[in-house]
Amino acid sequence: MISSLLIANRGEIALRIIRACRELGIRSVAVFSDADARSPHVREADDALNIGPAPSTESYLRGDSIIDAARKSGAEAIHPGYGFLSEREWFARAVRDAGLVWVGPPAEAIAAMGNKTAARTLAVQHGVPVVPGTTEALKDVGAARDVAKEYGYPVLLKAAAGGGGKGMRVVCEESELESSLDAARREARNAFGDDAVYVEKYIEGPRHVEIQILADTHGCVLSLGERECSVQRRHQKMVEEAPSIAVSPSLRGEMGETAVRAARAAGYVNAGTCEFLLDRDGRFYFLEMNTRLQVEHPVTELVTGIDLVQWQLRIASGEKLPFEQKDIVPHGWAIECRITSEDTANGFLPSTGRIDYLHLPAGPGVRWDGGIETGSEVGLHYDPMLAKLIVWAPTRELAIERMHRALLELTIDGVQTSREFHLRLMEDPEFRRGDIEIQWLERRLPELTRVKPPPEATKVAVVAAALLADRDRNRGAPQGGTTAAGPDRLRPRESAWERAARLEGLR
Ligand code: MV4
Repeated sequence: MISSLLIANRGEIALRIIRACRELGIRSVAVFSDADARSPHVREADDALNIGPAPSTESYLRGDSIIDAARKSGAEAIHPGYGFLSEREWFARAVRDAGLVWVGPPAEAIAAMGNKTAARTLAVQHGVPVVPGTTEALKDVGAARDVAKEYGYPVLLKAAAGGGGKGMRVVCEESELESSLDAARREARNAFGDDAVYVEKYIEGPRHVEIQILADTHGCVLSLGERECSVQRRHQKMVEEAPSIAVSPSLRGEMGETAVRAARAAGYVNAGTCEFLLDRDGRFYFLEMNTRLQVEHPVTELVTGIDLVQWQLRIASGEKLPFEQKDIVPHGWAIECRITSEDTANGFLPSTGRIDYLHLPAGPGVRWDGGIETGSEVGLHYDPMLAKLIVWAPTRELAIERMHRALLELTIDGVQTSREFHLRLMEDPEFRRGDIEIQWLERRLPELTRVKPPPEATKVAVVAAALLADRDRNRGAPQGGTTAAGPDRLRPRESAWERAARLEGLR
């Protein structure tokens, strides 16, 4: 087993990996930027090294500084977490060339899946269904016109080097094709330094369902079932669940086998995820493979009972997977909410400040994967995701209720967060029916983000509450014990704000 691990990341995922290390008896080494000197991951790790200034281009994205830090600290292996350097082929290679163990897929597998047209070609060669379209970059608008006519409008232009939605353009009719192609090329060149663009038939109203896989170095590749990730805004997922309401056991088997085939085709090892579109008729299409641990991995952990981060470390140490496909059956339901420092009532504007009060939910079936504590400064240098709140319950309905209860228990003061937005989501009738697809959230945003009452309304409510408490006092109703109206438990149930007002009146 690896004896010490450097974690090339920050925030909640660094803490998640530190926890896995502690349980496996592995020494953990954190790295941090100047902005993160007092962050929890720095304190919780067994050792920590500064790797540079706050901007990630000068710290968490500096492969050379990170490999230096590994050497200095005597770490044997590097775990990249997600984001930052996790899917950079050159970094995986540099880690290996430095004689360190890379906790992730081989650089060659990252490369095979990194280019979308190459990944599509690989998929087609191995009988993995993809959306009808080309596997080669378009030469010119004439070629685009021909293939668009063949597949029929609407079509989708995609960047070959892309992923995550950059350089994508929906084209509804031929007259828009040329300008859309120009726009897609421009965006692709700016984002990836490569303006190659290809065409797919546009699938309307699908779900985004992904399959988690785990592969060891001995040729065993297993599917750990699906995650439903349709609730997203501008390609940022807000809620994920496992399993998916749209996936039957037989479809799970089919999608799982397909994902395993794609992983084998790429020579995949370690944890990875195949993304699919699932259309309204239950047909699924391979989109791309994410060659890293994903943010939403906990929902899979909760329904399979498999610790994905521990298995990443065991696989990197050469261990064999001890389970077989037939042993992996999802149990119950898990939901994750990504708690972000965003002002959801103001176009999801990032919110900054100091966390001056934090109260965390707990109780049955509740998991908090967080990166913040009281006193944490939330700035603009990194991603706005502060934490993930994850729940497990026997059924989807109970999991939604449990998530709602846990969100009610959560208090984060000092920055605006997505908590209220997530509460509204859990209350939404369409969400509760599971009636969701990739465009659902953006369609429903106006209702879900309706502005909070203005400060003046809150003041009026406070005054009303104080008057109410005063009225109760003047009635000669002591707060607590037995009154003329009988014992407390026989009084009509108070609303939360009436109770708060009464307690305030007691002070
Ligand atoms: C699509 C699609 C519809 N039809 N391809 C978005 C990012 C990239 N991974 C692929 N994406 C899509 N590809 C065809 N042929 C719709 C999307 C898409 C999407 C996919 C998954 C999750 C969220 C999405 C949001 C918008 C569009």
